[in-house]
Amino acid sequence: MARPKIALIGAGQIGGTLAHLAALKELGDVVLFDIADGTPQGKALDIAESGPSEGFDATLKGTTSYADIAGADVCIVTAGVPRKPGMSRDDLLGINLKVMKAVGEGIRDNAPNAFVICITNPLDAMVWALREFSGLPHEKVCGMAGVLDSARFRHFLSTEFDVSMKDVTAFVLGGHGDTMVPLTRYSTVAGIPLPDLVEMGWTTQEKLDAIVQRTRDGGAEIVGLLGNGSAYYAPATSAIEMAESYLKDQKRVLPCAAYVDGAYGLDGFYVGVPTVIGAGGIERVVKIKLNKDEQTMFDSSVDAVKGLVTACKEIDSTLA
Ligand code: A3D
Repeated sequence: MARPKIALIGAGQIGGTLAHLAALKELGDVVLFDIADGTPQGKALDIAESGPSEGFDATLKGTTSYADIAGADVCIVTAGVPRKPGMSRDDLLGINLKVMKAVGEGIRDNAPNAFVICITNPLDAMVWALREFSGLPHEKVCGMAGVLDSARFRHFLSTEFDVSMKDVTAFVLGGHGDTMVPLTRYSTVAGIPLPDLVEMGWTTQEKLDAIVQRTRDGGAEIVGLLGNGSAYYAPATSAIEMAESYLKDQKRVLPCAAYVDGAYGLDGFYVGVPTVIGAGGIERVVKIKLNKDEQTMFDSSVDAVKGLVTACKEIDSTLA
């Protein structure tokens, strides 16, 4: 059986890291696409040349032609521009919307059966636009944010508790941005919810609140440190986790920006929710009960995303 084909649209910091991880994990053959001629070809060759030492079986091709992504099983989209210090994700809207139009049409014409994972910011609005421009089924187009946001939360919690990250689970809902909703009630250490750990004296409510805020600001913290770009190792790892769940039909329960129709009081809207990712794409949206405070935070996060989607429609009149 032929190896799966993984198309990476955008060969920048995240795109290159995705290509490296996909090859190391032998998820399939990789096509790296970018409009900057030379970059995808150079990165693909460089990674291919690490193959003899790593011993992976995967071909890597760099290209500026959409024809090369033909028949891709997975497309991961990072095309666009990242944030610079002082910029919010929303500042990227106009420029990245144009990029989503080109990419969506490229996927529509060349890889209409792919499972598409968008990473380009502002995430929740860009995944919506990418779905509109590509015309693919909603369950085949999603956005990576929740896996990264919960990974950041888990990392901070494991440091606070001095326990393995493997035993920390975390739950983050809502849009990717300052309004994201880390749910402490559904986040645990080996099954013990965070509020119980506060009662057990493992941490204080104050420290937990600070960790929640640090999670919300996790992207900005890296942008501030790097000075000339945004995070890429952890974002790439998070998207690879989602792609692997699709390609291997693992049915992992992962939070991502998915099309929600009927749950959480939403009718037809992309926002961060827990999902099951398997061979069918986003096979299920997992509905959980929110208390009043959580619902209020979720609603304000949804409102922020709605504002961005409205702005997209104003910029591009072809969007419904
Ligand atoms: P960067 O290293 O600049 O790579 C972007 C690449 O896109 C560049 O190589 C460009 O040449 C290329 N590009 C631009 N326009 C097009 C086009 N029309 N078609 C194909 N390629 C194009 O950025 P990056 O890899 O660091 O980040 C990529 C995106 O991911 C940005 O929008 C970031 O804001 C976003 N991002 C999202 C998260 C989430 O958690 C959602 C995290 C980190 C970064």
